[in-house]
Formats: sequence, structure tokens, C-alpha cells
Amino acid sequence: MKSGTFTSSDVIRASFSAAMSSMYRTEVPAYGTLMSLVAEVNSKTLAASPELKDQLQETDTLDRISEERHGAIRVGTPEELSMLRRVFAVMGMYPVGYYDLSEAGVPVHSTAFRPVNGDALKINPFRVFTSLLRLNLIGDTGLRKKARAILGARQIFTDKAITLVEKAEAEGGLGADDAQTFVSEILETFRWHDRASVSSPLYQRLHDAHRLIADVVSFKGPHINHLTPRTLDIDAVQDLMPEHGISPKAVIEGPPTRACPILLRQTSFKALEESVSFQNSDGTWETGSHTARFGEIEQRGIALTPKGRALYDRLLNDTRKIIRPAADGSNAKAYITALSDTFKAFPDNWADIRREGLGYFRYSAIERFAGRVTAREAADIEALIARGAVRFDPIVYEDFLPVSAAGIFQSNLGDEASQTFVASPSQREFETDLGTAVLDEFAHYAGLEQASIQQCLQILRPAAL
Ligand code: OOG
Ligand code: NI
Repeated sequence: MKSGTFTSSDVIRASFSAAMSSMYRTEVPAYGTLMSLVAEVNSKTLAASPELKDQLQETDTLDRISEERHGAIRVGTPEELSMLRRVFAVMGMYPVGYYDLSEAGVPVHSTAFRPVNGDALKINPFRVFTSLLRLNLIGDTGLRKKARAILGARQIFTDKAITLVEKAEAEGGLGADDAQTFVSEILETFRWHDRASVSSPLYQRLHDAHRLIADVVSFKGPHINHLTPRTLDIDAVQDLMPEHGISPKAVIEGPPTRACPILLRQTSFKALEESVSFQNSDGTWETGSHTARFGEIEQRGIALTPKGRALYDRLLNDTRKIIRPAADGSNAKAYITALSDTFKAFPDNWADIRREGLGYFRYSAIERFAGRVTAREAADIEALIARGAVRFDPIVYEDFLPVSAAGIFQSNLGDEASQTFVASPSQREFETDLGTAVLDEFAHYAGLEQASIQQCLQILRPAAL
């Protein structure tokens, strides 16, 4: 097949994200409620701020503003992870970043599969935060062996899905019919199974080792555990959730409310207790419950440089030394106050954030200055900014935050005391299991910034040079 007849990977991703959304809204009605609330708050926010509306009109697709931005899954084996890498590649999604969650008491490490280039992000920014279970962090060797055997015996992809991935790899893409079949076959992998593949006593043992182990090992597939639309006012949605009959987690993860948003703020409603059945050894089914699926919202700000990120991490740490948010919300107010106070040390205007090298910016030349700056100015981005010939806008952070991710995990694993593991980041091992290296997000943002500077200098360079 000629490449011109392939469906673009961006289109396949958009159709996958829409299919996931519709499946999840049917399976988890509270998620549908959250989606409506987000859409309502977004349209109110836009109506109240024509400037924001204009700005978004230029950079985003306004009519899709409330659509899903990410989802998350957890897999059990290196084989599952590396096959997922191949599946996501068909949809133009590549692994960016390495997140070690063991430090935060969750026995997984993760990456995010996402579109990388600007155009692809604009067409559809859907990402999947993907975690690999680390059974070797579990002390009980007997249970570990059992879990490995169960995971090793399951096949989370349909035969057709595998065939189509192989076809896409061999031919360089999928035609329209194949693309459509691919999306519906892949959807099967993320579907909920209300029949567990383990007995009730074994589920209990896995659950006692860690709730997450039970979630990954006990089912036929890695059900999507949440989807996350974008909100333009996360504080408003957090406050409104209870009125709509959904119970939000105690506090919003990430930085406090700011004039200049940084990184990522996210919150979720608590995972639902869902009815499942376990097969007894005599073949009969026994009813029980499992808690895994929830809904989340996100609001993104500027991508920070390593220096900015170090400041963010330090301030978050300092806050947590004063007060740790309790899962039941009892100290939420005090936590928010402490967080806002501590973050006063993080500059809150774009000029200072830029001057201090804390964030990444996209520079653009003001066309009417072309040919009207001196050779000396044209070689120096700072001089061009001072002259008003170049403007700068924040580059949006498209990735995730391990402490926030752990907070999201934790709030959905129940309120019981969290477990501790020895922090053991192992990016090498993760990449070996994945079958490739993950993209370094800092290098990526720095590259985007640098390219925008080069382009400005090029445009504004006097003709004689
Ligand atoms: C993933 C939690 C992480 C986020 O937005 O930080 C995440 C999970 O619970 O599997 O999705
Ligand atoms: Ni999430």
C-alpha cells in the first residue's frame, strides 16, 4: 500500500481517545457527570474572560477544549509493556519521561505515551500514563511467584490487534478500514472485566500485599483506570464536585493557584467500589467488590527548567514538612494555606520566571521588525526582546509529576495507612522492559525553546548578513 492511503496516526489517536471516552462514560456514569461539570465550568470561564478565549482560539482548538487529555493503565509484565509501546506507536504516541513511584509507596514505575511534536499535540493531545508493576518489590516470594505465573498466562491483546500492529509496522501505516478495526480491537484491552481471573482468597492475599497488585494481577486485562479532561478552572470544579454527587480527593495535587500557572495541577473523584465476581475452585462464582476506577481533571501551566523544577520540588517538600494532606480532607485548608505561603518564593510573573531561567518559553519574532534591527541586536535574543522585536510565551508542560501521580494513586487505593518501599528508581530496567529509551522531557522542552530562538534570529537578521 502506498503511504498516501494510510490513515494518519493522529487521526487514529483521536478516534481511539473518543472511543475510550464513550466506553468509559458508559461504564462509569460518575465520569459522565464529571465531564458535563467540566464542560459547564469551561464555558463559564471562557464567557467571563474574552482574553483567555482569544488566546485559546489562537493556540488550541476551542470546540474540543473539554475533551480528554490523558488516561492511565497498569500492566504486569515486560512483554505487555513492550507490546503496548508498539500499539501506541501506531497512534503516534511515544514514551516520554520516567517516573519512579516506589518512593511514594506504590510498587510501580511508569512512563507516559504521548504525541511529541506540536502539530500532533494540537490535533489530539491524548496521552496514556502507563505503569509497570514491580513484583520484585514484594516480600512474599510465594505470592510473587503465583502472581508472575498468572500474569504470564494471560494475553491482554486480541489476535487481530497483534496482527494489525505487525501490519502497521511492516507497511508503515494502516488504511482506513484497518485503522477502524485497530481502534475497536485495542479498546478490548482497556475494557473492564467484572469477572476476576483469580479466586476470592487469592485476591485477598494479593490485596493484602498491596491493593495495586490485586488490581493488576486479578483481571484479564489492564482496564483503563481513569480518564482526564482539561479544565480551565480546577479550583471551581473541585468545589462543585460534591454538589454534583461526586466526592473529590482531599486536595488538588501540584502547585497552588497562581497568576502564572506552572507544571500541572490535578484532582480526581475517589475510585468507586464496583461489584466483581471471583471463581471458586469448584467453578462457581462468588460476588465481591473491587475499587479501581475513577475520574480526574487537569490544568496545565509552563514547563519548568531543571532549575525551576528543583525550586518546585524544594517548595513542595518544604510544605510537606510543615503539613501532609490527610486523605480524609481534615487538614485540607491548612495544607492549602501552607502551600500558598511556601510558594511565595516562586516568582509569579512571566518576566521574572524567564529572567531567572525557571521556565521554558517559545519566542516569536514580531514580523514588522524584520530588517529593522541592527546586526548586533539581531544576534542577541535578549537585545531583541528589549527592543520589542520578539515576544515570549510559556511552553506548556505536557508531562506528569511523580509526587502528584503518587497522590492520585494513593487517594484511589483507599484511606488506610500507605505502605513504604525502599526508593529504587530503575530507569535502565524499565527501558529494557519497554524495549526502548524514554525521551528526556527536559531536553525536549529545551530543544523547542532553542529552535524558536533560532527561528527569531533568522527572521530578524538584517538582509546584508
Ligand atoms: C496513575 C496515576 C497517575 C496522573 O495523572 O498523575 C496519573 C494510576 O493511578 O494508574 O494518572
Ligand atoms: Ni491521571
